[in-house]
Amino acid sequence: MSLHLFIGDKRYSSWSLRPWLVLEMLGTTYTEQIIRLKQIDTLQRILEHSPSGKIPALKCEHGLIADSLAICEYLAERFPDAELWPKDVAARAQARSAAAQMHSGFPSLRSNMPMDLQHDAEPEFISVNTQTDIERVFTLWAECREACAESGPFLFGKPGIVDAFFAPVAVRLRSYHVSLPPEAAAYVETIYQWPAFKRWQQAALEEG
Ligand SMILES: N[C@@H](CCC(=O)N[C@@H](CS)C(=O)NCC(=O)O)C(=O)O
Repeated sequence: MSLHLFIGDKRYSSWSLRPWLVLEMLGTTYTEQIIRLKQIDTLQRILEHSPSGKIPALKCEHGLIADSLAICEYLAERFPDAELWPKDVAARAQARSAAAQMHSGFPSLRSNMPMDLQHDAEPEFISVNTQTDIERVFTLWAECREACAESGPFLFGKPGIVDAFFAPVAVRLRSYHVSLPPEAAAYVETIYQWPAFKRWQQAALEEG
């Protein structure tokens, strides 16, 4: 099976981090290609590979799959034994719901606290809308942990797609020094101790 993932800079590309973590979780062979964001020719370079004009995109035997969630769903289908979603039907529905909410929501958190793995400072202020998004994240995490029947520090015990979706949020919360309730702080630490995440972080720190 040939899998080639187009991603943005590891420092900035929160959308790319998600499917990359999932590929790392699978431990399968894949290749990656970084297209630098925020360059004069970024769009043109993305369009050479991805007609959506966006990355991440996965080139595989079934064509080119654009969009982080679609890529993760494809991988979940191709690697059923990896249990990228929880086994239990109710937990799986909840995990999908949380990941989908992250995928389509939290606009204020996203635009006011963009992911930058080299950032390490408090924002000048946190707007009401951003604070609302942050609190909603805490609630979602608590609900997932409550529904989790398996042991382990990730949202549903062991790492899965839902954690890949929230990893960039953990980065935002830590790098902008957001004060966290103890359960959220523990989950952010879980993400930062995740070996796959550490590999991405290291590469992001080495980027210019
Ligand atoms: N909903 C898409 C969003 C992808 C997205 O917005 N990617 C950004 C990079 S993180 C992008 O390609 N931007 C194009 C550009 O900067 O020209 C997904 O889930 O993959």
